Amino acid sequence: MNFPKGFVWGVATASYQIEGAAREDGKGLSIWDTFCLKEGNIWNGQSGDIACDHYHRYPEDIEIMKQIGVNAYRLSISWSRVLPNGTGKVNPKGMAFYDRLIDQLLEAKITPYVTLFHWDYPEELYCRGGWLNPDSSDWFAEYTKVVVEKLSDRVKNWMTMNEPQVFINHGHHHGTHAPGLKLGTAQLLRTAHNTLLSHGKAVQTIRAYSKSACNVGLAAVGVVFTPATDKPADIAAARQAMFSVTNKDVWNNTWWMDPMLVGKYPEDGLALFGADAPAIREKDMAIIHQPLDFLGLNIYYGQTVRAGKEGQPEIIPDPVGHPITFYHWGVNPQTLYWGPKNFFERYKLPIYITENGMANVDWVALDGKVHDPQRIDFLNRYLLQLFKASKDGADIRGYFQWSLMDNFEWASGYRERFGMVYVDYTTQQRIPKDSAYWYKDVIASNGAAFGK
Ligand code: IFM
Repeated sequence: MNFPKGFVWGVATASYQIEGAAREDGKGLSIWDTFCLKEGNIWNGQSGDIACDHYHRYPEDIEIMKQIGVNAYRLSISWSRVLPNGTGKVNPKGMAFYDRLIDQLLEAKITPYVTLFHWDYPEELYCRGGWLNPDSSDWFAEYTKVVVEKLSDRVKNWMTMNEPQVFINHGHHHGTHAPGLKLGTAQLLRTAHNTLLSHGKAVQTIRAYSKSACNVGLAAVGVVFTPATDKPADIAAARQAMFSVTNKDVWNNTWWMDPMLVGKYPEDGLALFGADAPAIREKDMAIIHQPLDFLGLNIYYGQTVRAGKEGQPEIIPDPVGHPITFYHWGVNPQTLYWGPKNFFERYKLPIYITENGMANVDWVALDGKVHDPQRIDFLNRYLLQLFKASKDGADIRGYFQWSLMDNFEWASGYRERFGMVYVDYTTQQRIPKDSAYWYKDVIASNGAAFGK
């Protein structure tokens, strides 16, 4: 059971979740720095101030990746570390950190996959209106240019942003993520529209300034529905659920991906949102609709669907006792079959699974090791499904496990451990969990070690 030759086996992280050094070397504040200060926002009042101290310990973390044998690492850049005010003056020390990080990764023969924005939005720009400001897409393009000019002689794989569904919906609608806003539908859709424009302008900027041939995409949430049976009607219903807009929020696939990949907002969404839909200027859709080289999908769980009345999707709740992770997300391995398959068929772009993994309550056992059999079983089940999707024709180029190491899980603080490497936050000691050794075998055999 082998994945195609050249398959990318990686791990993923994000700047605010691991770097720490939140107020060091000239870094400006991000909205997560300030959001964490407010009582009640984060579990146990925690923050990413120190996190995994990766800013200082990156050589050790790269060494661990080398031992696991990954050939790729997905990281993100902290916008306010590079541009403390979000625009204008560059912080040379901040940029130098990413310079060193990239050099050392390449020295270790690990290919960097860089996400430009993984939620740590500059506080200064938020004070100027953030994603609601019509200039926000130009700010993002300016930041993109600074990073691309500096790193693109070595970085060839770019993602404009991570999970727009989450930072807009949770951050600007539910208020559970930074900046903690609860906007009404019209304003929410305006932030989404500016985010889409930012994506488009960033793609244009990468292509205009990259010093080498590059691959450009984004990492989106793959909102996946799986069919209850193999009956064509159930399969069609699940696909319909995946590609429709049914709620007055932005937790869906097509409100984002259709503008980016097809060049127009989905009709059902426009009808549902009515007068709340954003004003679209003449050139907007052309800016948003940039050719991409790949589609990155972050997939963790999904819902089961059957064909109900007149074939319409009907969600079937997971049965009582269905396995869940510590985050209470259902274990649904089939999402890694139907997700990439349906996205590939609709958008015809090569797919990377840019995140997949699970939170657990791992701890150090009496023998000094960290045993995480559930994570091994989880990944095994999901990867078997991904393999099946690849065999059935979906063009799947790579897989990034979330995450290299335990880290700051946003509003849940350090409660959820997603890593293959255990982090003792008091001593900053790293201990590779059993799953890290298992992943090493999987990578070394290009997938042949599954099912063991
Ligand atoms: O930790 C997050 C990551 O930042 C974005 N995708 C989901 C992960 C787990 O919640």
